Amino acid sequence: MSLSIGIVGLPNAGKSTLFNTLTNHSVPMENYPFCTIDPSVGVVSVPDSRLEKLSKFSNSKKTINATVSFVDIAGLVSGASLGEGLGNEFLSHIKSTNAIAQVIRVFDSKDIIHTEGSVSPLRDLDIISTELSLSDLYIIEKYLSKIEKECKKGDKEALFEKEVLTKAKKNLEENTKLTEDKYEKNEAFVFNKLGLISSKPFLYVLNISASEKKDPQNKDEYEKIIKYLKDKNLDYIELDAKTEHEIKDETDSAELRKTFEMDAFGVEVFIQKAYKMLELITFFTTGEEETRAWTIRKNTNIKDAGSAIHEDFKTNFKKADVITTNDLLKQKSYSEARDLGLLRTEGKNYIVSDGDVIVFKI
Ligand SMILES: Nc1nc2c(ncn2[C@@H]2O[C@H](COP(=O)(O)OP(=O)(O)O)[C@@H](O)[C@H]2O)c(=O)[nH]1
Ligand SMILES: [Mg+2]
Repeated sequence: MSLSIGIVGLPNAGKSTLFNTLTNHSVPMENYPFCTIDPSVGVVSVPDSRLEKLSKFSNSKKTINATVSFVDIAGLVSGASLGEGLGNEFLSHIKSTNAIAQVIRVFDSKDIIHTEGSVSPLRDLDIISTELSLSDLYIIEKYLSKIEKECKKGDKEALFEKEVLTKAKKNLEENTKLTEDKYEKNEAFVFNKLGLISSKPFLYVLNISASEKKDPQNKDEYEKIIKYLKDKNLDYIELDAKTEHEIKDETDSAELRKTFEMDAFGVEVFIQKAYKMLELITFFTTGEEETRAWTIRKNTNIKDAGSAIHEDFKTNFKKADVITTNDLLKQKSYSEARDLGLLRTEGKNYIVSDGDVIVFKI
């Protein structure tokens, strides 16, 4: 799989600024034809020092990083579900993403208008959640009427979907997110099928000026949102999108970061956080031709992991040789590792670990 993250938030929250910062080191567009038509999709490589080392180790001709795509959307405003602004049709652009980053404005600036008239992060978080829920409710209702006929006929699958979606509808009406831990896997599958945004993992991005961090202009508002996020155990990061954007190309960005007392940030930190949140891990394939990183979910068996590479690997999987990156890099060559008996032969039920180097035998 290739991770994709949709960026949402009110106008002037800093979405595009963040998007431009994250996609600064975009991989060449020609590799991703779907991007050339859509300037709001950016594909970036996932930085991984292990990959570089493995590539050197194998003297590979090519090094291929895992990728993450970001989708920047505009137009979500309060009342979008009722047709305000551009309406919420454009949300379909983020239907198929794996996760959502919600940008929330904490920075104060008289020059940049706030569509709601004042800076209030928690209110904004709520506005966006409500709009997304309403959009999902609309999708659910439309789908429920579509499957009504099948339900009447007693179609098992349709009846199951109806049951799940009716429960989801109730939760959304009560303003409860459709997060995975509350639902069974086969229930969450229905949400995925419909592309319900409220069922996706959320990362909240507080856009706060570095200069304000110690003493925010809207201290009460700032404390209110932090308390809310912590109490609910939600994933969030704080960053200064504008300054990050301004210093991204400066050679002395590390110095500037110190001057502004900014935490380390970059696409690395953002992606690491997303990987952790989504429980994603990386395995590698390496050889003279290429060394490549692959993204899979934690607890995936090796047979399914293989299908990330090629569908055939799933059907024709026999066994695989596995070694950890660390163990391999301690040797002089792959064949030396083999001679020393450091390679493990694993069958189809082996659960892949982060950093495994795998040779599939089919
Ligand atoms: N002062 C300040 N301005 C910001 C910050 N982040 C974004 N902006 C500015 O706010 C305006 C809107 O930003 P943009 O990224 O286009 O917001 P979007 O509508 O959410 O995509 C731009 O002029 C940005 O330069 C910030 O952290 N501090
Ligand atoms: Mg924008």
